[in-house]
This record gives sequence, C-alpha cells and structure tokens, in this order.
Amino acid sequence: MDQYKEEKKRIRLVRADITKLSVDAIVNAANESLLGGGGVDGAIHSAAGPDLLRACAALKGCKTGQAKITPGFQLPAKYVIHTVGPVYRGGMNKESELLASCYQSSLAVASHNNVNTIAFPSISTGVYGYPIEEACRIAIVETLRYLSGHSEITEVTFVCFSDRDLKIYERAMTEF
Ligand code: AR6
Repeated sequence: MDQYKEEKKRIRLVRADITKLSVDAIVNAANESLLGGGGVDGAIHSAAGPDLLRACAALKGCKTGQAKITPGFQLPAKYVIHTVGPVYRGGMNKESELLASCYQSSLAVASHNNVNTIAFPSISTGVYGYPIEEACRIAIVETLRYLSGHSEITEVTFVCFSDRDLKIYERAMTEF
C-alpha cells in the first residue's frame, strides 16, 4: 500500500524500555484509576518518581479509550500521556474501537501540548490480553491516519519489549 508512504517515514520501531527514551512524551498503558499498576505502568511510575503518582491522583481517573497528560518528572521524557486500553474479552466487546480511540486520543493530547515526538508501548497486549498481532495493526493504522493530517507530530516510536513483539510490528508495517 502506497497510501501512507510519507507517513511511514515518521514511524520508528525499536526494542527498548520506554522509560529510557528521550522523546517529548511517552505513553503509559494505565488503568482507569491512574493510580499505578504493574507492567509498563509500574516501570514508568518507578522511573518518574513519586511526584507522578501525585499528579495522576489529581486527574481523578481516565475512561477506557481516553488519554490525559502529566509531566514526566524524573523521566528523560518531558511528558507522560496516560491512556487506558480495553481489557480483551474475546473481541466482540468494542475492544478494537476502544484501542483505536487510545491511539487517537493520545495523539490528539500530544498535538494540544506541543509534543512533536511520542513513543507508545503496545497498549493492552500485556495484562489486558489483547492479541498483539491484531493490536499492533490498530496501532499502526490509527497512527498513519493521524499523521496524514498532523505534520506537527514528527516522529512516533513504537516500543516493543521483546524481539518477538518487534518482529510482529515489523511484519505488520509491511502491510501498510
Ligand atoms: N517498556 C516498554 N514496554 C513495556 C515495558 C517497558 N518498560 N514493560 C512492559 N512493557 P502491560 P496492558 C510492554 O501489561 O496490557 C498495568 O497494571 C509489555 O510487554 O504493561 O495495557 C496497568 O495499571 C506489553 O507488550 O499493559 C493496567 O492495570 C505492553 O508493554 C494494566 O497493566 C503492555 O503491557 C494494563 O495492561
């Protein structure tokens, strides 16, 4: 597909720990309480320090599919954009719309806060059980669509936590 040839050049795939990245904003795969958890959420809170939890508490939660922003505190990233992915319950419970909404909302919050470079983990594909082959197609297609209308976002990094996940993202990128 050549439709997104230019937008694809603004996407980067890496295998990394997202807490180490020096980008304008990293995205957190949070839960509706925004009060921390395991997985990437736990890693982000421990790297950012306790001020992040205080800032999150002031946000009074976040609905599934939406996104809210805080400073990055002790992280190299300037901001954390917290989004809440859907729990995967077989795929017939609006999971794909809600996951698409996470990417759309996070990118919109980025644009509104002068964020040019943003890094996403693979939202919902850990504890929340979303099959990564499907989830990463949603991540890629929603990002490409957004990038085509928003030149202010200059780079989107998809951060994979294993070689297996990176290979799945690399394969999916070739489909677009
Ligand atoms: N850097 C990049 N990716 C990571 C890191 C890291 N440091 N650590 C884990 N991953 P998960 P979810 C990957 O479970 O499925 C929390 O308790 C991981 O390999 O963190 O959206 C929240 O509070 C996987 O590919 O998030 C929620 O309750 C991806 O990040 C719940 O988990 C997402 O896995 C959210 O579940």
